[in-house]
Amino acid sequence: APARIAVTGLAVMGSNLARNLARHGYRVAVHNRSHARTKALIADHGHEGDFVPSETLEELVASLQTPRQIIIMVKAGGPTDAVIDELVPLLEPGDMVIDGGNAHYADTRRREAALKEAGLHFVGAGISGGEEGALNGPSIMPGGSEESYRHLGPVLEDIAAKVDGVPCCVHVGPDGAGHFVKMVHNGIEYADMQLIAEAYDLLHRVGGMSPAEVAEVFRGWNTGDLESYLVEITAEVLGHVDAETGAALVDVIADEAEQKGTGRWTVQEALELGVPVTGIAEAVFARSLSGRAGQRQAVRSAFGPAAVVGGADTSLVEDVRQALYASKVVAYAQGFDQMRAASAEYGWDLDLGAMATIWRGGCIIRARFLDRIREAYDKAPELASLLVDDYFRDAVQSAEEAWRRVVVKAVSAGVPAPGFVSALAYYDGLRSERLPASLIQGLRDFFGAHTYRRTDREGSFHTRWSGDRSQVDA
Ligand code: NBP
Repeated sequence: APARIAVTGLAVMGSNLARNLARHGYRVAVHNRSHARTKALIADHGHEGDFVPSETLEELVASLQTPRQIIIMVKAGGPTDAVIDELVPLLEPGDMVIDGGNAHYADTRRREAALKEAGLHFVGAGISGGEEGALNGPSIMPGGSEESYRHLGPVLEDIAAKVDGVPCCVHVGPDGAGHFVKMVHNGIEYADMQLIAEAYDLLHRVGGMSPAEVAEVFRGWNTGDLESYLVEITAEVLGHVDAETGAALVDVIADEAEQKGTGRWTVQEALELGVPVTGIAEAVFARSLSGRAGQRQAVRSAFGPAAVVGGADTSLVEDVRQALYASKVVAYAQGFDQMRAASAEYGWDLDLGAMATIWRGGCIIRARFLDRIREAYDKAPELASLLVDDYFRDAVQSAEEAWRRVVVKAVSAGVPAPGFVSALAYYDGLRSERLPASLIQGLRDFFGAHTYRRTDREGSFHTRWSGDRSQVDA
């Protein structure tokens, strides 16, 4: 019998996804550029389900029922284009090519348009959850046409993670929408991790707590509003002792954070869209700063290390918890704003509540809190900001005092907390009655005659700064 669906690219992600499909009873055609990987998959896991191995793409295509559904799981960028170019001449109108890699959404838009010309469906599907997720149930964010989702949706929903019986997979929207949402997911993940790291640093350096003690704090936090995968594994990592030295592993790991680029993409796209995603940007820059070893050494030598003034007071742990929660709300509010802006820009008609729903399981940012986000957008799809939803407004309001205390403490102690500080500035920025943007407009008009608008009447105006300083209509 022909295979139901195919996977090409059998490194960790592809082979785990193929196994997930097979375990759900699908007959899966499998292929990899170098056949050794295909053979290894069959040798190690062939007994788990119904696999149809192929040595070539021609064979793979021939082994499938029509319309064909082929998932590409290869290295993003050039390799994905190489596979598409080889595959397209072998396909027939109506066939579906699914890219499950971490593609940039602009590449997905380009590929979707090109394949449409050939009568093919191209589905850029964001897949989150790493190798574990691919095997046991990822969060899946497929873009592409409605028609492709009618065929693919049932299979993808079947293999996706489930929370309360609801699959973490939904048709996100046309063309690059799926990969865009996956990108923002990763950006939020950067912000979330940065905030967690700052919370640890404050408790450790200002509060004088050991990594093991902070691990306990996080374990406790994971039973409340902050309950999430990242908070859970923070307790694991902080509690882990290095077998070689007997020290906390976190004290042995080099403090230079690396990145693969999806956080940077999120910020670049936010700049294009004009959406302030300060939490994600600070997180990306904090990783960059940590990696500048030479510069850190030079500045540390010039100034000496910051003299941390702190000392535990009993309220620090609770204050930091509240600051973390409020800052996290801000980071998510910003990420959801960015999705809304892209949706308007590209005509995607994103259902923001559904995005929160499919992130509840299978992915790195899965958290209890996402239920609250879904409820907020279900109640008010056009919500101006997550911050104004009743639940989040109350949460942020009740955290505000603690949040300010933590920021003051961090700043005066000399412990960098760019995530907490910028989140608070964002909140204060949005709620200010007047912003000094008026002065910026005045300056722009002064040096560049860029004109300004007035608060008291319509129109554009210019002041003759170098002349008699009278105001003229512009
Ligand atoms: P890799 O990103 O390491 O890619 C290795 C695969 O790409 C192998 O199957 C390799 O074939 C194939 N490949 C390459 Br490289 N160049 C090729 C070409 N020109 N033509 C055909 N095949 C080519 O694999 P991965 O870590 O499993 O990730 C797969 C995708 O999933 C990536 O886009 C990744 O960003 C994404 N992703 C990964 C994770 C994760 O946690 N790892 C999570 C979410 C998404 P070969 O065996 O012949 O060299």
